[in-house]
Amino acid sequence: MKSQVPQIKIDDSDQFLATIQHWGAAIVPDVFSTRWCDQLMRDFATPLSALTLGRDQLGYRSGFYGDATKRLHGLFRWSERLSEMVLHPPLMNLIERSVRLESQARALRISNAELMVIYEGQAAQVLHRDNVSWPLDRLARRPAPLLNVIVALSDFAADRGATRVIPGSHRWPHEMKPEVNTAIPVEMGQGSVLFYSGNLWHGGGAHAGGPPRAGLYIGWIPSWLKPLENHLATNGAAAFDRLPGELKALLDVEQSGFTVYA
Ligand SMILES: O=C(O)CCC(=O)C(=O)O
Ligand SMILES: [Fe+2]
Repeated sequence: MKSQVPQIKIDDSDQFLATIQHWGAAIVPDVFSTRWCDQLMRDFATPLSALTLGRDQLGYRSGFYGDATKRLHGLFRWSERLSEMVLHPPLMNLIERSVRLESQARALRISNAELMVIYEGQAAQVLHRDNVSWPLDRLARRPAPLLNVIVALSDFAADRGATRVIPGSHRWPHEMKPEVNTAIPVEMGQGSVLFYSGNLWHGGGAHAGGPPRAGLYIGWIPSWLKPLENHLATNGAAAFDRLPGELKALLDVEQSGFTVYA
């Protein structure tokens, strides 16, 4: 499948950094097998079917997400397989280099881990920058160093909800706003991975019909930014017993000394 976002090799972190710096986005094709992606979707099938279209787990309707969309949080509660995907060493190498370089942070955190499923009839999402959650660009005149990862758990096609991006727009000044029709769809096969800067203008794509589009979103931040998801609340403390220590540190739910969870 074609896309104008450059594809890079998973073991070439220099090319990755150069691509993210210039384009604001990069694709690593075919990282995970289709079988692996389908298994993960089966892990999420029960909580996903319990969700109402257009509403989150608390019943809150967000026009920003879209009324033919489902968003699932607390993903570690449902899937033990997920930690292997999140901690995939070659991906972690790219993520760590990029976030450390931009933030001078020694430690990384997962801001949010979210399953984003776009169903038939969904209109294109408003274009935005994900780093608006932290007003650093207004306070300190520099964008929040956020690196987003979307794993395609289904195929991403232009007329079926593929994320749309404006390559290079991460370098625009704060005041500059995008033209909707300049955004291009990120077409990629199931198991491929899209990386994009938190400063890049983008949005979910419209879905004209056919099977839903499923993306696993992981937002990576330096440890000095506050995560958007309260991982303890969304997953429940019991979910963390099964997780590797490295992942608990990334979720900031390590238990030490007299830490009390609940
Ligand atoms: O679902 C997508 O492709 C992207 C969604 C998105 O950008 C967001 O909700 O912040
Ligand atoms: Fe976004």
